[in-house]
Amino acid sequence: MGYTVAVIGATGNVGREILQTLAERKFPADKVIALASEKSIGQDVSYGEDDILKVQDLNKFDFHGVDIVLSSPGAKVSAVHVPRAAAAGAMVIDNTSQFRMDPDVPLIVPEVNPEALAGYRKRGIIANPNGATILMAVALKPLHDRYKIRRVVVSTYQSVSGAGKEAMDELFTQTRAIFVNDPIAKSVFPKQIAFNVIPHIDAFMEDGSTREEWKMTVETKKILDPKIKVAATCVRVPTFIGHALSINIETEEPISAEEARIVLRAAPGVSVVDQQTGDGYVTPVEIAGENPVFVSRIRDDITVENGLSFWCVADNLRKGAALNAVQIAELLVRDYMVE
Ligand code: 2RA
Repeated sequence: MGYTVAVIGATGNVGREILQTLAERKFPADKVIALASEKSIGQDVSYGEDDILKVQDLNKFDFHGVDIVLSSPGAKVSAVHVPRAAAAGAMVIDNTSQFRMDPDVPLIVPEVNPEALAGYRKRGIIANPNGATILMAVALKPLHDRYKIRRVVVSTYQSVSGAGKEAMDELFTQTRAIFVNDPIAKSVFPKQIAFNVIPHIDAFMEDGSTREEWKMTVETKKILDPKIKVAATCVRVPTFIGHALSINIETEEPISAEEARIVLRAAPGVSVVDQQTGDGYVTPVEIAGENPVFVSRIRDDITVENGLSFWCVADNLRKGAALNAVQIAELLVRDYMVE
């Protein structure tokens, strides 16, 4: 017997990737329902290579009879419809920031804290972490298990797809405008994104950091270890797909690049590509559509007692969003939904 699965936000970047990932990984679904807000009703979305789904109206949809909901609209839409779906008996995996820090909602990266999934019973909701946080947590987990990480300093290089389809269009349109000498139009980003970098993702907070930076700090603590200190600087860069992170860690146990490379090579979800040549490291354009978190440029940081620096890149729409959500659904089915 297969499951009835609904995807909220099915026309967005992440919603489309969720449908693709469900089909690609042969998720045991008998029926898949695509849901979105009014403006997308009746649109076609692909489910795998062969199937097309008609988008239905989220506002009017009755979730009774749906087993699993994968939700990826904005946080405000999730605030309304995720509890509604959970109350109707569905298990909901939400990709927005709405429920991530709720103590009764597990925040899951399957390679890192699968045991926390049991907590879903309290509200019927599971949160998918912020994309950049997921990528970092996958790489930090094996190092934390082996060396106990005290402090992380991370700078991100986040592609425009993390901000949605309109953001991708804005990068494209601005780039073309520069070449043909048209005026630069801005609507998604606060500054020109083409041929520029913007150290501002999500809203500013009172202490001067941004919400994206705050998310990386508090979510890492919830997923991995509340004792880990994280200082994050999040930057939007003019790439279309793939978030990259420059990470520096300080550990309690002595650490070396040579040994860390071996530890990371053995870690689930991590692929180490690390040679000191032009081909020996990974960049965002090379990994679109790939599942692993790629780690390169692993090197000792000799400015502190136990320090390591490395570079990490992954497809933000896949492992940073859709794939992680589908992996959570796979765990649910495997460990919690067996009749
Ligand atoms: C971003 N990490 O890239 C977030 C995903 N929504 O903006």
